[in-house]
Amino acid sequence: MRIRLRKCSLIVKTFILVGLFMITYMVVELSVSSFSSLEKEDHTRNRWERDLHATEEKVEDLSRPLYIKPPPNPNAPGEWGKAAHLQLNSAEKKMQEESIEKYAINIYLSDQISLHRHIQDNRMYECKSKTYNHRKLPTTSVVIAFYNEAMSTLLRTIHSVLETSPAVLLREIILVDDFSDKVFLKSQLANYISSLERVRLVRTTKREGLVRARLIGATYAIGDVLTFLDCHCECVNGWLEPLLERIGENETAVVCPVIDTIDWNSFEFYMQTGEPMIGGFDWRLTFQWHAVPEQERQRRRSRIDPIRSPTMAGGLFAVSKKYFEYLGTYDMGMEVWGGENLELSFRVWQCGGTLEIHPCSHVGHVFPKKAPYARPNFLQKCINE
Ligand SMILES: [Mn+2]
Repeated sequence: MRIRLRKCSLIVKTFILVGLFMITYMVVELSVSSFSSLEKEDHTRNRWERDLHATEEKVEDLSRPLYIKPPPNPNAPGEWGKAAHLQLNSAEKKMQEESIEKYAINIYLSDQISLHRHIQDNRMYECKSKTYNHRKLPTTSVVIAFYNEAMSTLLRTIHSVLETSPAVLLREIILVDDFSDKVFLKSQLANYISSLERVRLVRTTKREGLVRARLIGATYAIGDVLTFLDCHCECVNGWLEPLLERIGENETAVVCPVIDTIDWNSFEFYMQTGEPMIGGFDWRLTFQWHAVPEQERQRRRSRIDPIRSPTMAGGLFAVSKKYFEYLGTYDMGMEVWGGENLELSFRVWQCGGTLEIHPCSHVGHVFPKKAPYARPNFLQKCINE
């Protein structure tokens, strides 16, 4: 009996042990399999995310500029296009005054502002959300003529173009030095430029004036579109695509960005966020800004459609190289600057083209305190020739 009982309890104990073992095994197995299935799920999710990311990267890649701006420094003067005010002692104030006297721009301050500063993008939301097929857009050469420009404003213009233009669209920047006599614009500038990709420097052998300097630059251009910029500008992200898309659609369209004001004294970037102004002129053939007429407002289907403009301010515009040549380019007899913008504007409208301002393309321009250099014999030449 005793032996039987012992046998029985032994069997029960064995069953319990085996049972416990099986339960432990099942628990462990379950937990392991659920972990591995979780892992699998995670893996697929990750992969999907990565795939999505890869596609996003592909889209981004095409809009990616040649150089990426360093991260913004909110403590740096002028970051995000805000007004910069420096605490200066009397000696520094004197240097600041001298720079304003010399350049009609506060170059003392410009020298303290990053060449790579970010500009707050306050464009209309339709502009920001618009996507482009970069593969289908024409490419461009950016032509920047300068004469005795300060180093920091010139370099900021160059960096700004390199850091906001998609690399696939920007063939090159052609700098044309119109026979400047400032020493730093010689080897110092040439050395600086030599470290930058896709930037070339051309020098004229005598003073040519804005018109001929630009045309000399244009002869080197390999892009489909010529984009002329002034030498103290800052481009806002997405400035280039709207211009090129429009010219891709219609090769006879000459397209200007909205010209935002950069304050000559504080370097504050004032973005024109509403409806842009269009160009006109008065009886003295002086360029003027006008509100968009009702007829033009009604013709446009959306507020991001390009706006037809009778004239352009002249400093900043994009034109198909082929169409520019068809137009006969600029009037080569024009001296220094002024008037060429109206002459070209009339020519565009008279030769079957359109002149437009694109509300999604924004470029800032430093409007100097006064005209920075003299135009000797300017009026005399106007009358005599
Ligand atoms: Mn200017």
